[in-house]
Amino acid sequence: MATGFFDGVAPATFQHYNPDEVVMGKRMEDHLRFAVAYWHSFAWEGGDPFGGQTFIRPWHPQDDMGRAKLKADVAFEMFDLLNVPFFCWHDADLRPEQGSFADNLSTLNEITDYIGEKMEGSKTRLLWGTANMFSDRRWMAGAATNPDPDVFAFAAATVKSCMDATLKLGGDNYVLWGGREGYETLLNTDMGQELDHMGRFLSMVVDYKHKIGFKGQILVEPKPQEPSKHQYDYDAATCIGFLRKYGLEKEVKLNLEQGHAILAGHSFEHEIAVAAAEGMLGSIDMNRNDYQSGWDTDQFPNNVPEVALTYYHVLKAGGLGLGGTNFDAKLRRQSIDAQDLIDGHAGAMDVCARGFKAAAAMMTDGGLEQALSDRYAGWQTPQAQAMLTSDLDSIAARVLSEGIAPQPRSGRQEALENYVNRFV
Ligand code: XUL
Ligand code: CO
Repeated sequence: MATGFFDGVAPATFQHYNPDEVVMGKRMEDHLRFAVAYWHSFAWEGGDPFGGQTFIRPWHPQDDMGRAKLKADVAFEMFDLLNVPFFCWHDADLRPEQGSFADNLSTLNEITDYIGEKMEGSKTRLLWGTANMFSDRRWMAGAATNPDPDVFAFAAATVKSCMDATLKLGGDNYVLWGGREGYETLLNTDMGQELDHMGRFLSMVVDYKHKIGFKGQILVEPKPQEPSKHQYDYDAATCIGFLRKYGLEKEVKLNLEQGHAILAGHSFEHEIAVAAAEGMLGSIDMNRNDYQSGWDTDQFPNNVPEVALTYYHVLKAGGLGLGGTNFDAKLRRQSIDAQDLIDGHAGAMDVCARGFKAAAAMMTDGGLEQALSDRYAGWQTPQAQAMLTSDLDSIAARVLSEGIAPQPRSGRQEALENYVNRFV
């Protein structure tokens, strides 16, 4: 029976997104793998640092299992209205916070059984599950990096329960974002010990994945700050160094987020290219930040040129594979209507589709790849290649004997930007 929440709402309309349209030999739905983020759309109540709830929903207050089921009913109605293939959750988005681990476990199991039944009547599948180890006060000094071993234990039990639930619901990935894995001041922090604990914790996650036969990917999500002042998973390069140090580079990939890249002072395509260069691109959280505010504003994407370069680098990396495009994006707190939820998601799907098609057209045209191979063409010569297995002495001797005198050449940035603008 319908909840009535979306009664009277105008359906989602798309100018650019057509799930069945074949682009570069594959359906758009299968390329883009859109996912709704349960936390922003159904759990967040519209608060900001200066004021509380602005959304009034029939599943509020979120402290009761009956209302958690109503929330799930509404969520699946929205997935159908949007025809979206995936969703993502944290444990705390789905079930009320009960205080004790045993009670949280039992409500998580109950609500994920309920969601499993709903999935049987829906096309929408689970892109990833994760544990919220940042909202409750028990996590204020970290989860795996907490100075208190009891919190480490609680975190281990929590992640185990969320991996079990992700496996049960057929998820393609399991994500760890360490919102509190970082520090406020070195005056009270043993950073080396905390990083060792985080590395050990992640190794246990990988071991458990193999033990239970979870075939999906384990992903970590970089972010430079907010909520912690210094977060250990600062950006893609920092995460890759961390994974290598603890021998996890073959087991764990990255879930990269547009807004987090911006906070780290990078473009999104930079983060994607860094991960792709290491074969560690796992999935993307698509949103946008306000460039003036300096906060993680988590808005729905609406910038086609940015999105086009994002998907260009995704395509260059061979596509999203088991990952997807998760809209880790929330409405503005004045957007209080059910209609706003549909409009935010439909618009974001359309912007991504438009950017994706531009990216595919650039790939097919090959202009950027041609410009790259022209720029590096000098390295195709046997002499240049031999230099890479040579040594400083021999190279210096050749510079003298051949009178090598480099001639600067234009980087052609303006022409390349003009080229991209023809597609977006
Ligand atoms: C926070 C963020 C999270 C993760 C999942 O900035 O992006 O929602 O994606 O915990
Ligand atoms: Co995210």
